[in-house]
Amino acid sequence: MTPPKKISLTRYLVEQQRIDGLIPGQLRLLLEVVARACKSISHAVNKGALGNVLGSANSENVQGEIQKKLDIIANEVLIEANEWGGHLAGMASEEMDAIYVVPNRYPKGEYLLLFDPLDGSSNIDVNVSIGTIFSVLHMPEDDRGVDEGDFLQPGNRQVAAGYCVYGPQTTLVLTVGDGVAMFTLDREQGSFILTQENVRIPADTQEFAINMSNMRHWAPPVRRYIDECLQGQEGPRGKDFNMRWIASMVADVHRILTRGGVFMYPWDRREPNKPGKLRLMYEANPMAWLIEQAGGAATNGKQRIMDIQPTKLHERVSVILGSKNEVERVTSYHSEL
Ligand code: AHM
Ligand code: MG
Repeated sequence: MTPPKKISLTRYLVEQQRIDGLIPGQLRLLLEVVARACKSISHAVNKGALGNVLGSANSENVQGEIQKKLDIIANEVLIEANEWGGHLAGMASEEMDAIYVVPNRYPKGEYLLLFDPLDGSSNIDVNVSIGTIFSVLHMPEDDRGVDEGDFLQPGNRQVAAGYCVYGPQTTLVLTVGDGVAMFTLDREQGSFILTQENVRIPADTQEFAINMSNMRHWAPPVRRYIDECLQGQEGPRGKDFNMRWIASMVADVHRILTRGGVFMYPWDRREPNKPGKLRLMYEANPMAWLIEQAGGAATNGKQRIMDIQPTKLHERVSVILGSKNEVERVTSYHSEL
């Protein structure tokens, strides 16, 4: 029997480019470079204590969060891999205060890359799944120089988005607006191999992901939704719900893309003036697009996440995403109040 054909990420991108033209040459190069950077981050993550990469770095990011050594390493890997190829005009990262303009010594390309270099930082030192999240935008046309304003585009303008989860396997998940594909890192070959295409999320679910320790701080619509889930078969939902919370958005979203579910990091009263914890540009937008491309939905309780017009680079947002019917239910609870 002939073994099944192994389709590498490179081949997949070339073939997609031929079929529907969704991946122009520069974008293909960009995605390959991001994948290569993720491979290198994956190696650093795997080494752990042996590579002296665990622990804090004695520095803070723009959000005032203590940076881990691996946060900084992953950020540097992504910048160094991407700055010289001629496919980018600039980059923005959760770990950098300001945008990174490609230095003049390199040619400038037409794309902007945004990333959370290592999401789920609290899990690094305890050997639990973490990941890299990325989003790609086009430079606005007729723009002469790159500035922060160029990055402030709503999620519906993304041209590619994805993440790489560093778990028991290293898996790269990607969309260019034509469905969601997953690639598993084959360490012997050193390349990402297509392992799933046309990923679909079931519209209904019996599994939710939320940090329950914040329950007393939630707004009434979120509380109502979770209360109803917790009542199980005897409650208004008439079914039992399971709960999972990994505290790495990449890993929680990966589970939802694999078997359905709903993920929430909603606004809460601890910081009433912040719309939420997660970042719109580096976390919510790319994940929202992947989820929608797989048939799910993503809102902030009031509107579609990808329609939010960002007003600043590090903007935060309330996030509800996953199985369509559940997301619509939580969202409808917000408008009933
Ligand atoms: P990070 O980007 O600093 O790692 O923070 C984002 C992470 C998400 O991956 C995860 O869903 C959330 O923070 C967990 O937060 P908490 O520790 O409050 O449960
Ligand atoms: Mg993050």
